[in-house]
Amino acid sequence: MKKYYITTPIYYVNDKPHIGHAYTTIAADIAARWKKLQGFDVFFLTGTDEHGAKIVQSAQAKGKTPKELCDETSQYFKDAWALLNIDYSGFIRTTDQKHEKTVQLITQKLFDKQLIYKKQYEGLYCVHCEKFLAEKDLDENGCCPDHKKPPVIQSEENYFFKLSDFTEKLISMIEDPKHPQHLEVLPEARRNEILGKLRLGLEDISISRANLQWGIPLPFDATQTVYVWVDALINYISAIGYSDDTNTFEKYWPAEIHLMAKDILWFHSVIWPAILMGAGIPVHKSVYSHGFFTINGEKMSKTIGNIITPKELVDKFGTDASRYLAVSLIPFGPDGDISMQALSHKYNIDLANNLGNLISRTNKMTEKYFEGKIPDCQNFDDILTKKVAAILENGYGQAIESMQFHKAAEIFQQAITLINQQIENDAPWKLAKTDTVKLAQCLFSYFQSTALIAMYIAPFMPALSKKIWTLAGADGDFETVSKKYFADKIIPENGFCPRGNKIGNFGIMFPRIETDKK
Ligand code: ME8
Repeated sequence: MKKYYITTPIYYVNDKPHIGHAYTTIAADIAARWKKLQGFDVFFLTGTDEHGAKIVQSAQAKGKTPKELCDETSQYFKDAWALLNIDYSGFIRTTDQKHEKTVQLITQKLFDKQLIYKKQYEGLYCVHCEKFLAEKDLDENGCCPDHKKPPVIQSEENYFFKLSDFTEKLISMIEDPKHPQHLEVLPEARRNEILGKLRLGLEDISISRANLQWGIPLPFDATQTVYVWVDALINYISAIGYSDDTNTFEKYWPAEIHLMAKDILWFHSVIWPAILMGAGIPVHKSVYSHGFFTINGEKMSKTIGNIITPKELVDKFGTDASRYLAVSLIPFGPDGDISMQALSHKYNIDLANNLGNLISRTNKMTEKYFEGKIPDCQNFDDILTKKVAAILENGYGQAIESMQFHKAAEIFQQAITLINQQIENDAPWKLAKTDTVKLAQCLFSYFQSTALIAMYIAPFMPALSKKIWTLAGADGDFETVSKKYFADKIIPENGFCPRGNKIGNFGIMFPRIETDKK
């Protein structure tokens, strides 16, 4: 069986999850669910990043120990993902024992290969980025350009990783698609930025802290802890059992794709592959970064009070619609602006008006004209369902696989619009008086095409699609039938919803939302 390993970043536990974290996690979940439907053996990893100075400072401010803060916030992430129906295969915490063991194994390997050395270092450190900044990176006020806070001067004897040894190797593996270990960095514009920076040359990086207790001790010098970014990146292999003998690591590594926002692309496309190469481990196949959200044109921040949480989303739209809306409003890649109003507007157009209307009118007409059963019509050529299948087969899967969820949503909406237009053209309410044979055929095909729609939208809306499938009187286990369909693309001769099957009451699946307030 072909395998597919996809990851999200592991999120810092200094703060609760918000729509930015949800965005990457929903995106990974949709891609993972889609791949499973295509018959892949999928491992989908997420988790929390729990060491470092930032966590210590946050815990102090909240009057907790770092461990207490980690346990509490890690649970908030798990709760948020449950609320959004995120079906991860693994949730790694960097305080997990197996992770700590792997970090020690890898740092020891790098040390043994003489890729680590000790030196006195003084630099400007931004605790919020958890990284050193060069003078030239600071803004006009001498602050970190991302966090607008002054960095602190840090001076200590640290261990350094010979990152500079990997400059040429990284350039060729990112640049050359034929490279045996090609690392695809997406989107292209960001790949070019990374290559530009690489061409300026790399400096070695400090990979330990002498004065920070809250971290994993270096195996060859327990007076120092591992730098939080080196610790964090190793999660991608510790989570799948690099340091145990379960064979899961051999099965899933290298990862097909690490997803993240642009803020941490450098770590994933330069530092992580260099650590892997240094340790003699194959490099992941791709990294794909998306943009940063602003809310109503402003950066999301506690001070502004404009943070959108997963709970707010789900309270307003429900789980499935929240998943669909979060990823379909703006393209994956560039920065984008979102707001509750824009999400509500899209909800009304795509879900309440288009999909909701389709479901509710086919439901009502079947109740009215056929006692709530799939019409027992004569065999006929169901052209509508074939047309819907053709639309969905054309680019929808590729759009999901290339993380262009807004494009997949557009194709999906085209398919629904086609059925709704067909209903207008057929005017079943007129056929009821003139041609009951045609009426039966029309309703029969609306159900078959709706069942097809349900299969395709399942990765975005896993619970609602299954509900639509069942209420539409479709036969067989939803997932089994879907997998079979995606394998052979054959519409069963008697359709998905056999004649005579009783349909359920769909109710109002997508009630309209007022859009004039937040
Ligand atoms: O960087 N817009 O964790 P983090 C879009 N622990 N996405 C956003 C976002 C926004 N405004 N805000 C956050 C870390 N994200 C490290 C990662 S991985 C080995 C270690 C999402 O909690 C996006 O995926 O700061 C971004 O890359 C990630 O959260 C940063 O999460």
